Amino acid sequence: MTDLPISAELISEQNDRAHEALEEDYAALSRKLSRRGINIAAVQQQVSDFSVAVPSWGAGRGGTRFAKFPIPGEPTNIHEKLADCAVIHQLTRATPRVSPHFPWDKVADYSALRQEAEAYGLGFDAVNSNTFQDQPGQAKSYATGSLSSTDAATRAQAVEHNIECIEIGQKLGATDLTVWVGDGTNFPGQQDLGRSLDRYLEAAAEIYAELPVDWRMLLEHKMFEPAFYSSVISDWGSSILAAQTLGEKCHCLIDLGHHAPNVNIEQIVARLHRFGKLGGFHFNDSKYGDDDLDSGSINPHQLFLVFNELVEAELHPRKGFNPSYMIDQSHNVTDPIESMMSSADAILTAYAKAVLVDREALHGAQEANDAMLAFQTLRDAYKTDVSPILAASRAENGGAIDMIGTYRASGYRDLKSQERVAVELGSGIV
Ligand code: RM4
Ligand code: MN
Ligand code: MN
Repeated sequence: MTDLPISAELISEQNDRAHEALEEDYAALSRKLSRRGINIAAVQQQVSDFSVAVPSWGAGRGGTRFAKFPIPGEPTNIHEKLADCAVIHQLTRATPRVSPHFPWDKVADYSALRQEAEAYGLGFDAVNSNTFQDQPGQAKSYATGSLSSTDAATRAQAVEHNIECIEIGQKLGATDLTVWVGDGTNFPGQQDLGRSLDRYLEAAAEIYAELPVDWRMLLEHKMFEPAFYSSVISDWGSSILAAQTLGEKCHCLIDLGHHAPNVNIEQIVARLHRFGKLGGFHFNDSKYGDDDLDSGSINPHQLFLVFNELVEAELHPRKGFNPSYMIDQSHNVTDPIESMMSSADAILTAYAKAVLVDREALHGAQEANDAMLAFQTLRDAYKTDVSPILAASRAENGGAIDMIGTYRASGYRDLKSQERVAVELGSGIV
């Protein structure tokens, strides 16, 4: 193992300062939970077993179509991004996998890249293809679509790129291909809404045919952006129909921010699970119609309700239930490492609270049509401060009790700002 970016001594030194308070809080919570018949150690074990992948592209500062404000020391290539992801995992102990995006993360030697990640204790999660942007030297433009383009050669190029992503993913040890296309229109009448879906399905089937046996194809829907009038795979309905058309190995991926405001996403989770098509998540939060705010920063209750459905699903698994969990957000005003640590914490918090739900009481109240009791059962779990469980889990696994405090004390970003080249545009999403 190479040297990990943050010194273990620093972590334990910082933890020592926080230990006494944590022990007190943990003991109080343990007593409170045991009054409810819950064993805190069992919950802590479930929290320790839970993990979420981080997106390689999230390690850079993102931006909007108006501006991007890079920070000194931000990563500009996959090697530097891996180092930053290693910091996140070291301190959270909850993010052992990185989801790469191609061609952004292209390198000459993928087995070397895999080893580089392994040396940090990291693996690779779903590979993401990119046919929503044109790349230098690319023969065909995606300006009017990729998998759904009216031009056969453009569709073929997009298919080819996805197949290359599968090949790269195999070298990296991934087993999922996530496909999100920006295809859509800006004007009524611009394209035939039915035939563009036909073309998409036909091209997607060519990718599907190349999936290795143990691989899955995850289709990500998004209501709008970059197309503002219609998107080819705009919603979970289009997504599940496409997944059912393509076959068994095709599942739907829910990016929380890809819905209209106030949509009942937890119900979508339950629906997709009901039909064995829930493939994974991209976690983030949103306020208006955006898809890039930090997980749990706006609506942590919705995140809890999503996890409530996932815990239900775990108890009643349907065929192939094995969702992949990943953060997908853009960090425009924060240090991306801090944002992803804080997001991992929000995600684990929602999960732990969902684990605490008294399922028997909930199901009983549901059967009896006791709406208030059912709601209060969820509310009791939601109101519980689970942070001592998360902190204890991190500390016992070598992570930091105070993640952001420890990260700041390490001076990591300052050090990187001396070592790394500054780039005008940075490496996050623009
Ligand atoms: C999209 C979508 C995809 C991500 C790109 C960068 O909005 O969420 O998952 O790959 O952004
Ligand atoms: Mn996404
Ligand atoms: Mn998105």
